[in-house]
Amino acid sequence: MMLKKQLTLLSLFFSPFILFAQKPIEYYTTISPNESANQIINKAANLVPAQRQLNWQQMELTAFLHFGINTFTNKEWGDGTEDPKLFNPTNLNTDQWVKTCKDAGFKLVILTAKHHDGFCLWPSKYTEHSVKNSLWKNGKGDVMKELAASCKKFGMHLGVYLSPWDRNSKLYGTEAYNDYFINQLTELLTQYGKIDEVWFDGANGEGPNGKKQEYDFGRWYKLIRQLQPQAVIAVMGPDVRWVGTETGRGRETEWSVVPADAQSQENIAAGSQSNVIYKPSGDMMGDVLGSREQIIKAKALVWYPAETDVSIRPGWFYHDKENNNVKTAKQLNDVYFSSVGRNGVLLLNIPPNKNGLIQTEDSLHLMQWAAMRYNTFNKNIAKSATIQLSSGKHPKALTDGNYHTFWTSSSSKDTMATITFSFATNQKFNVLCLQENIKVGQRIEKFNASYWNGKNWEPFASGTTVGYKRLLTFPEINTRKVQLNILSSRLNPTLSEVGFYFEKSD
Ligand code: FUL
Repeated sequence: MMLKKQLTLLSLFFSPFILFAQKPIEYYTTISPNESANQIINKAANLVPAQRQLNWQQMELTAFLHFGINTFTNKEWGDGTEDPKLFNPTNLNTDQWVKTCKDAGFKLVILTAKHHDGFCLWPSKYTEHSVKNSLWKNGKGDVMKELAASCKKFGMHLGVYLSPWDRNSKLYGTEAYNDYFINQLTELLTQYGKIDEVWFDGANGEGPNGKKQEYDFGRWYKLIRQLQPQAVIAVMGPDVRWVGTETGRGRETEWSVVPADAQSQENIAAGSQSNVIYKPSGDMMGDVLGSREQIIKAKALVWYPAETDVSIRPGWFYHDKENNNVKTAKQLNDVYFSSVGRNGVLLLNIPPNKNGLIQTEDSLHLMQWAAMRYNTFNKNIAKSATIQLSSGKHPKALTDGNYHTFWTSSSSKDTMATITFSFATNQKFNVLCLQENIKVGQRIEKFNASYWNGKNWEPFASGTTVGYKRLLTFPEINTRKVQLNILSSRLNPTLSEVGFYFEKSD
């Protein structure tokens, strides 16, 4: 009896299930040279986001507020020689910004507290190039303070963009600039309550003295972790990855686990994001960043999810002449499907105008887009289906609207599965939504969906990665039966939610 028990324990120990079913690893893991390709793939499948990254991902929609001296000089990049007196919004109303963003479904807003011109929207003690020398409120105003108060009032999360490149500071290009930057970060992270995202831009050109700066990123990161540990550090930071374009379109195959070598944040080129070059080997712009072939060569792996930034207008700052070029609700919706719907967070820029308000055209299109999303997503047709699973339990978890409950296959060896949805009557839909439970890891590599046309299963959608959220659109399907096939997964797949929706075409 005893021997049998020992043998059972022993065989359990050596069974592939035990070998593969490792514990979740949070955020980052190194890989030793003797690990096999299978072990590395299993490790990747068990890598999960840090809590701050999970919170961030679940917000889905973040608004970028590019506002500053450029708003008044009608420029995209200021050179730091602007007269601070030019900054004079006549009717600045941060409640209007935050309420507009909230009504449009955003959960977090990020203010350009300082852009490349070095002009600060808060009265920093460390520079004269700020609101304190403007005509606005006789130099007594503080945009950060007003915005923080509005965020508190409307229950919105707040983030800051602090440009490392500063074309005004005399210290730029010297070691003292890193201290200056630390001082400014400290002001922002201690005077305005909770900050949930710190955004460091990749642009790094010359300062007023013609020198380029070696940024002490390590020191900056440490300070953020110490002062606001729940904040994610984005782009030139270790928590959130720039998706690689400024078009609002993410990758079809978007892995949140990528080789950590690609995380090196050393930026060696000037210009806008798209010109940034990262060293040594990290490719932020490739078609796929975390494939099996890529991760098995890695020295370390990191949970490094994509943020997809784009502006509602052609420029990042407000310009009167672009009022007829504000993205329409339909265009915003396409951006949503190709950012949030491709395992990313959408960072949509909505630049306040010279009056200090979000322009009417912008808020109108935002509201129309929010209504479109509501009309599509308020009814999950899959909820009324009877669900059959080829493996695993808990079919109800798939449509209960609760991200935390989830389906998984019965063993880690079951990397393929079929889930069949049957309806009592024919159903019409043209959108499929899948969500993996990323608290367990990102695993699905290939899936497709078919419907029963009365005679055969007809494929209507297919994809590679799922991640936090994957949205697919297709011509309207009218059927009583749908099959979702997971064709390949790095470990037992999970799904928190499956949705079929009907989007009106007008
Ligand atoms: C770029 C900047 O140069 C643009 O002005 C803008 O802030 C964009 C989000 O990032 O690198």
